[in-house]
Amino acid sequence: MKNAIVTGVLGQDGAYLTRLLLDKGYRVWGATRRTSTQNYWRLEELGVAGHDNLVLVDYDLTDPGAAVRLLQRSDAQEVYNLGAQSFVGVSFDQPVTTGEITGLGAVHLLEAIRMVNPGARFYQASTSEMFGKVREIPQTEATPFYPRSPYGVAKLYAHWMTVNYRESFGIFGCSGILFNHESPLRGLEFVTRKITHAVARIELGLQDKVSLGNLDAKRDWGHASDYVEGMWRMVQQDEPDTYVLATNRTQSVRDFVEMSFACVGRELEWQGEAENERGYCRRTGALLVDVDPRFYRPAEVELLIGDATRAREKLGWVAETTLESLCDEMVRADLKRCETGRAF
Ligand code: NDP
Ligand code: GDR
Repeated sequence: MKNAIVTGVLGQDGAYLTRLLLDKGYRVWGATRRTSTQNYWRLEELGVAGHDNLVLVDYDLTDPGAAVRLLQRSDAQEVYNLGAQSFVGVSFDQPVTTGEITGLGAVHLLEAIRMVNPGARFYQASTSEMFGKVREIPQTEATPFYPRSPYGVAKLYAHWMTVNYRESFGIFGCSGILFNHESPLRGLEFVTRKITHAVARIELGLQDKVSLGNLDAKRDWGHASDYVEGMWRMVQQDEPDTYVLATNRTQSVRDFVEMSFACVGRELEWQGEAENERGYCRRTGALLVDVDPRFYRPAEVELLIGDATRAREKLGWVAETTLESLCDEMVRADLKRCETGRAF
């Protein structure tokens, strides 16, 4: 039986990847940081909480000794580093913590692999946020980086350290530059889930409107379950490499708002501009969306659109799920949760 470590196992991607690995017959060492209340809702939703081959272990990415012990204890052949302080907005307020977890956290694992089991394969969860300020459209593995947040800078450090350990020590370190991927398991602070959750609550009369930040930001949004398959395929290659995973389609936050309200049969009419923009229900005239400058970022990533040609050619990977069906799945899931009083 193959052993795999998954850091960030309680997060969105950690849950989907754990299900994929368990289905393939792996023993998964799910690394979770100690908190006063553990939250297993994502693993529960996917039906893998309590699985016989899932071993949950206490692990904090900032603790180098813990990385060594985790490698020793698990005898892992594959290490997927998905854990991070992953929220861009918060990274402006907690740049040091973000650097320690999201940047140095990867290096603790690479060092542990180098010391304990240099043959173990390492996957680093890199991000389109490393491209930041648009310098090329669409973005590929060859596009120059220009991160626009402490999160993006920390991820860039971890990305280059992965490449460096590959070149310096021959460690199988691969890096997936993944564009935004969402699902019903997305955290509520991220814009897609914030929107679908609000749409469900508005539809059920539990709230009046949703307040958002920059409606003009454009993202390349795919489905997380497609993307974890791409991670696994990267790790199975003969040689470690860097791959972009993306859908090659970009839409604005405003488009996603419209798409989400359309799922419950509501059409929006927009009035005003920028910070004064508002979205009204065309049928009832009710205010459904407004803009709150609190949700703007000190520096914004305006436009992301990825070209995943290398992943298609070398891994046989393509993003299968359309944005329309992703959005619909998220709205339906939030409607169901809100109706049954389950909130996450
Ligand atoms: P989530 O925020 O859902 O999950 C991140 C996980 O990391 C959480 O389970 C969190 O634990 C854990 N974590 C945070 N700090 C620590 C720490 N100090 N020690 C151990 N674990 C910690 O992120 P996603 O699942 O969406 O993303 C997975 C990875 O992919 C992240 O690294 C993210 O930056 C990256 N990424 C994500 C993309 C996306 O669109 N989703 C795109 C590109 C990259 P807890 O549950 O306790 O909070
Ligand atoms: P992002 O995702 O920053 O791309 O990082 P997020 O959903 O937070 O923001 C996307 C865009 O929407 C704009 N926006 C808002 N964002 C939030 N969160 N809340 C709002 O109210 C709001 N209004 C507008 C943002 O300004 C931004 O332009 C995600 C994370 O998963 C990272 O970990 C990952 O690396 C990248 O995706 C790829």
